[in-house]
Amino acid sequence: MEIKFDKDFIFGAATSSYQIEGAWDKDGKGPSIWDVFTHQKGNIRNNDTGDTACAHYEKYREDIGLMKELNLKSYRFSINWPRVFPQGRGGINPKGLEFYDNLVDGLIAAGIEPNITLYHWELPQALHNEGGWESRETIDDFAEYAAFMFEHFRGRVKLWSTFNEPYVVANLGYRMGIFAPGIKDPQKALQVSHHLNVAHAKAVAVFRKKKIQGKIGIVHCMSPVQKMDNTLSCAENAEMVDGMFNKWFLEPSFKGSYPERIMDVIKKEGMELHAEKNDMESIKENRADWLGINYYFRTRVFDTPGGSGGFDWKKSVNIKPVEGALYTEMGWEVYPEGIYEILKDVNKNYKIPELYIAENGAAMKDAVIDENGIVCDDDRLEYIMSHLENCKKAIDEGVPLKGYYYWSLMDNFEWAHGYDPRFGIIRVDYDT
Ligand code: GCO
Repeated sequence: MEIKFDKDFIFGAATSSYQIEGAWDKDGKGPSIWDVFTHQKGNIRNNDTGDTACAHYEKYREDIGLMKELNLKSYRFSINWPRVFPQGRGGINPKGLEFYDNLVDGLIAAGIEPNITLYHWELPQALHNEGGWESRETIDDFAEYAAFMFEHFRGRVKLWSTFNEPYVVANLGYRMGIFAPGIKDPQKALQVSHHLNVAHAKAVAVFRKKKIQGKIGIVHCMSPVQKMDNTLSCAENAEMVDGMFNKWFLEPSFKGSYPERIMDVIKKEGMELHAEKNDMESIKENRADWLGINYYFRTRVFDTPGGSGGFDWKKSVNIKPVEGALYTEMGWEVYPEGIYEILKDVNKNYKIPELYIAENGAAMKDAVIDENGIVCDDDRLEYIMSHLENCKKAIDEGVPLKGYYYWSLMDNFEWAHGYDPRFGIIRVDYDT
């Protein structure tokens, strides 16, 4: 099968710092909340940690060589905030900054465009100890960190994003407690989600004020929502899922307010979102130049007698397997049409000038390896082709999709799942 894209369409691959770098305490790096969280036994499958991960901190030159071999046009990665600012603010760690200088310069020399995510969950533990994302102080710390990075890489880095998946930061980290910092408090999760929105806007404002050449974006995990039953409770749960997953962060930016239905449920559940006077205005005024969409699966919502149309919508989602569908090692349905559906939905609901697929990929068994250590990767190739086909279909219908980053460049630390799931187009031998 051959799918034709414009010559300037960006084909890339993505990673994040904690998942690949290792060197968790090397050369002056300060701890992040993920270093602390993975060192607490029981939080991560097999008690895996990112202490070593893929040793990208030591092996980055070799890794750039592999990216070149892959003919990547761009590489999306994140900066480990406490590697550069060990205490989150104030003193710089020169060796930490040097690593990112070498990485960026190496990419540019290899003709690979750096696409930097400022925050892929690596909050400095020192800031968490002072309240972290629950505190508005951290919003200012983030804006200062962003300002420093924009200036430091001025002219070398043109593609930036503020946050990777604020939904996950707030809901898995503060509501469900299954990600760092492991808090289970819906009210805190709600307030954190607002602080992330405000922090995003402040970083965009800095980007604009400094007249940085390039484009500032944000990356959200998104999923097309489908109602599988025609009952009221199914409709209510679907609205909650769509609101929480797809709209909570985009509506303030592109429509100036949070989804009404969710605000009603929040009040009904006795929670309150504390916004300061010009927060919403700042969020609306400082919107991103581009949106990165992380697409993995669709969200099928069923009628569940227990479903209240409240925050327990997870009970109504994807609870019945799809006959004949393929499922990845993460238990996610392979549904290529969904990448088309979500691109069309986003383009219909929000006029965003540039869209990227910032992540799309699959954890496959990767069980068959030949005598040269090459993985029989037909299933992953099929996965990529079917999703690219659907991306092209969206482009042909006028969606301004500018690029596709495969998740992930290499097998890596898959958060609470540890190293078991392998997403990489490059296989990592964890023994070496
Ligand atoms: C995410 C994160 C990635 C994950 C990937 C697979 O989308 O959750 O951005 O760090 O590893 O998505 O779950």
